[in-house]
Amino acid sequence: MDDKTLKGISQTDDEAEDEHWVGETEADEWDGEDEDDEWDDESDEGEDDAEGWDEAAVGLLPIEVPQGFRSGYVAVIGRPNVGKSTLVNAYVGQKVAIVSPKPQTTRRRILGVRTEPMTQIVFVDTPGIHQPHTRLGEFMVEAAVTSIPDADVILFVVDVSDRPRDDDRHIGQLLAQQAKAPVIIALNKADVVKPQHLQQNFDAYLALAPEADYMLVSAQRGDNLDKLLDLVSARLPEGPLYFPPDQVTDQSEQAMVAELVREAALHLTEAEVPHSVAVAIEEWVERSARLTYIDAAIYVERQSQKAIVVGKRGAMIKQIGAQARREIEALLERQVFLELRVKVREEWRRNPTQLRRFGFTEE
Ligand SMILES: Nc1nc2c(ncn2[C@@H]2O[C@H](COP(=O)(O)OP(=O)(O)O)[C@@H](O)[C@H]2O)c(=O)[nH]1
Ligand SMILES: [Mg+2]
Repeated sequence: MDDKTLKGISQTDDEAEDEHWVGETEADEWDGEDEDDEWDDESDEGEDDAEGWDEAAVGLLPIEVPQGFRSGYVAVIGRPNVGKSTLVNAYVGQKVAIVSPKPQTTRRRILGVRTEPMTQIVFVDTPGIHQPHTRLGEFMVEAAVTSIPDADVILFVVDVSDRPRDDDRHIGQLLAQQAKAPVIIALNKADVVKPQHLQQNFDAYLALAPEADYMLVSAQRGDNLDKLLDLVSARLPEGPLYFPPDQVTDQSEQAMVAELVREAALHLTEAEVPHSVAVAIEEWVERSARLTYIDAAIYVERQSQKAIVVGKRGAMIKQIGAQARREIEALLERQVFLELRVKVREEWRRNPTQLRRFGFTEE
């Protein structure tokens, strides 16, 4: 294998199959911008929202809330790739869930919290509901479906630029059987729907949940997101603060960093590789007041996939590292030395033991 000869790539002692790539902290030349997936940081609302709260009280739940305060869990469900995570990120004002043009990017339930003076909305971003072909797929669909009965409001996200698919119809049936909470349909991707298809698609989606409220939106451009939020807020029950006002997600920094590495790998690889990628943080050391050292392993299912992720003369892993590091530095607001390695775990998505090791366990 010619990549053994690569500068900066070495074998580790414990696993001969490991590739090692020594990351850099300087800015990289690579500028593979993907307009589609750019995080649209339209406002600092997330921070502003926390204003007005007694900082001393943060962390000492339950915090007293004003009379008439409303809060609740909003399950964001839909088939893969319709824009659920993009929508949740837009409402939280920060990237809490990674986004990609490839289906099944979101693998677990992820909470995104938006707190305003009189409301707190806990968005439950979920994996896309689809016909699963692996144990991982079953786990993902289960995570999405079980969020339905617990929700205070259900946001059914659909892609209005495309007609309903079997998965959308299946979700309509699930809602009819299981949803106790009000359902709102977010007809997303309004920015790319062809005018001649709009009415037909619109009607076809509304027929899937005839009782539901609805709004035509673009999560990516921000169109009508305020109106959709008003619909959601109006249906929240009176309730407590579930999270401190400045908390935006339930994930740890480490989990988010692993996801940012996975996002970069998803963006830069094709075909079956994205589905086979998992990322684990192996080491995390605060090297100095300004610099954090992070060692992450990218797992794939086959040697051939490893070759793709490493790339010719390490070019691909270098791009993945550069993109991930930019995002991680923005998240952590400090300099990061990111070291990546690629490992093979045969068929990990079908193997219950491996799945448990990656933290995909039934609750
Ligand atoms: N044109 C357009 N693309 C969108 C919109 N919302 C999301 N996307 C894109 O659709 C793809 C899937 O988005 P994602 O949020 O990961 O979907 P999820 O699988 O439902 O969570 C990504 O490439 C997004 O950039 C939108 O409103 N308009
Ligand atoms: Mg998603």
